[in-house]
Amino acid sequence: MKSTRPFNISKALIILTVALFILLPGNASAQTDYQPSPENLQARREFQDMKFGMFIHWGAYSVLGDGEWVFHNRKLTVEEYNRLPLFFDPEKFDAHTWASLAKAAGMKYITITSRHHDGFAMFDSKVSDWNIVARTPYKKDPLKMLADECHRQGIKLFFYYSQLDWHNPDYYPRGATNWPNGRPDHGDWNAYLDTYMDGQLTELLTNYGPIGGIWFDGMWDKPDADWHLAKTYALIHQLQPAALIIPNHHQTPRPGEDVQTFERDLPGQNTAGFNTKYVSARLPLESCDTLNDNWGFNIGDSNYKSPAELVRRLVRTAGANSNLLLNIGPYPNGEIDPEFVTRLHAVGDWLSKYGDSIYGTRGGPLAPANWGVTTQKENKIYIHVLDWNAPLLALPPIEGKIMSAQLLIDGSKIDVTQTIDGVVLKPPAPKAEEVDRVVVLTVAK
Ligand code: JFZ
Repeated sequence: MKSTRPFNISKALIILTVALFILLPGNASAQTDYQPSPENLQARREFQDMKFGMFIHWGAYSVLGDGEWVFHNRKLTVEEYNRLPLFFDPEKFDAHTWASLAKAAGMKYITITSRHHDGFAMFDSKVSDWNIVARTPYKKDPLKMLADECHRQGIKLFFYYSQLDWHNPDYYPRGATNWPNGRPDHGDWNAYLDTYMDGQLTELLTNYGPIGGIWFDGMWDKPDADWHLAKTYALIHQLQPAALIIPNHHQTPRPGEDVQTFERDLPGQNTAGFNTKYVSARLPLESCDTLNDNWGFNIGDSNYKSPAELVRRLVRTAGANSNLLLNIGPYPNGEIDPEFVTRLHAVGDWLSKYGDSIYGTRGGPLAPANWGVTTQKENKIYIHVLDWNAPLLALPPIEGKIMSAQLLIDGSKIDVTQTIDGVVLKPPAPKAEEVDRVVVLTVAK
């Protein structure tokens, strides 16, 4: 029935909504009415299929070989830190070498620091001259070269972007990690977000071709601030609907966010002490970790994870229905430490044999356990036997009739018994060099 009243409810609602938009330009509660576009939903599925990515922490801080927090840890002043770019000259940087290394490691995407907490843009930014092109003898834009190379090699490129800024005076009021570093005691927070940050994000989403997404970090520095998330998230999705927003805020995902990411933990675990135990059933999941103990290059860190540990980590991550984003911190000259390279090649060799049980899969029907995990794809269930020495492996019931059980590595048949009580497998005895015995179950659907 058509209302004849001059002022009906729906009109009032429209006016209220418009008024809210005007009154609250930087609504903190994220993109509340966010409906992911079809391109975005497709990108989420493709993201989950990729399973394994390369995280790269690289910036002016790399010069000091003391991690990406060196500005803060050594309590340098802005004036002192400003010297760093003067001798940051990555003349050995070669985008082809980096992208090829990711490829050889079986990684399908790269997430690189476009700027870290020092605010130093590793790309050609017109918003501020605090960037690699304007301030270093190198004068070139490595992210542009990397983006072009990734497009050539079919690798998705994501940009890490720090919302926290230790350099820009407009990052004010300061957050939990602040120290007196010579910035004035005032600043324009709105300008920081709306002009500086959104301006740089617009550059990143305009000048580098199709981008996988933006990996945000640093909101935890000012948990109660209004970050204008609705505005920033809408801007990103408007510029590139398929770009995924991946926030490292360690909280329950908010509207407008496309992936839930976990730092140094598998989804749902909180050994690191700063992750949430909430795991989204809706969003793709990602877990990031370091290959040694540092993100940015640290010359004193030789605590590299072994290839077997890395493979196990990848398998356990896939079994938790998640991607693994594995970090390396290149040298300031653009080279990558051979200790990283050999280990990444080893993981790539493993994936070239066992990749079917990882790529394109989702977490399998059985909960991860000490013995191992499961992944699945179409009518295949992959049983990853990571830690089991007895001749028989008894598993909980699996839905659907098991038609066959084979070893992934050579197709040889495995004895399997399926009853209503569960499934009993007889995997071959473990070999010392075999990290993961993968048994493929083909199930009638
Ligand atoms: C953050 C960064 O600070 C770090 O440099 C690196 O880039 C990593 C991937 O992300 O690390 C964090 C973020 C938050 C906390 C700890 C480390 N926290 O809330 O305790």
